[in-house]
Amino acid sequence: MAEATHHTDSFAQIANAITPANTLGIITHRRPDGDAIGSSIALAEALKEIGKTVHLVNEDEVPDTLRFLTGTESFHAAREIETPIPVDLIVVLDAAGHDRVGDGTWAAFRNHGPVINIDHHVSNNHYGDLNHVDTASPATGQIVFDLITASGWSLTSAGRDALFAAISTDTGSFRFPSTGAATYRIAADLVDRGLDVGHISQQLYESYPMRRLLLLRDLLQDMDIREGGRVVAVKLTLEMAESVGMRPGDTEGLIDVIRSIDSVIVAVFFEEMSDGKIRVSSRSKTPGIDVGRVCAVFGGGGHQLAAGARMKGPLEEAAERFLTEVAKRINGIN
Ligand SMILES: [Mn+2]
Repeated sequence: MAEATHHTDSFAQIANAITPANTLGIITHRRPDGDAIGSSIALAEALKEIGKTVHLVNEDEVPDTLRFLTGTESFHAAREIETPIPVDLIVVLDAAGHDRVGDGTWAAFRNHGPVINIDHHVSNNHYGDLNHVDTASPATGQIVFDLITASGWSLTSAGRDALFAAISTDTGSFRFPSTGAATYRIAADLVDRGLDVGHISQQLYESYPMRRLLLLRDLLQDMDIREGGRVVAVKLTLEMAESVGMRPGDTEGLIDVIRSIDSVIVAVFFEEMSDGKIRVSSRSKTPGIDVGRVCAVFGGGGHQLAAGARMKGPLEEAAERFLTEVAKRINGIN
């Protein structure tokens, strides 16, 4: 495997690029998750405090489940922007590639300056003019925390709560192996700054709409159990999504339910998209089964333990092809 030899720009270089800018765009990947939204809010808040004008634009809407965060009201859907907004630079957060953001979002700006790429995905291809990619970081929120504090910018209470949401959701509530001592220190720092852990955690993990559970019930009804329970998959059809009135973000974290089974080594979530493509999310519990490589077979990518791909439909055929590829590797570790 070819190791990336990319250069990473320092926080000082990034701050130096931001300092002369008056107006900035902050963008992130489509179908934004907690890390994408939380990192964006925290950075936007910090930059507004030093007098910048900040525009938050995304290809898709903020998921309902994250709307409790102060700052989410500042996001604009790309399709609502009729005239491109002139900006002095664009910061892209948590997006592994230029294409992860979406064409509509890029088209929402007339950018007169650099693109700053801040991310933690191993598959990041350093598409920015400045790039800070820290693959050891479990969340972009952790990098943004370090950028804000290293630059002497302020962390508002909205920024504090947003960063906790970012880091908590991307680490599976501080459980994933990438959760390091630095992650816990940042969390402690956020608590020192007045963060209400119980309140935010309840908002994040105990405030789901009923339809999400109805969807889970449907998914588990047809759970696909293979390789003696070592591989488990669920398949979300458009029909199932429609029947519960699924909204963006509803499926976030559902894969963890099947990953949590004791026998499971690989968990896979297949989702039929409206364009006929099949969105695949996969999780592995052991580096011995690298789901990043499985996804790469189908043009996707990610980490050893968490990766995704978009496959050609129909759903059952895509699932069969993907799970066959997983089975080959599962049988290889016996
Ligand atoms: Mn992330």
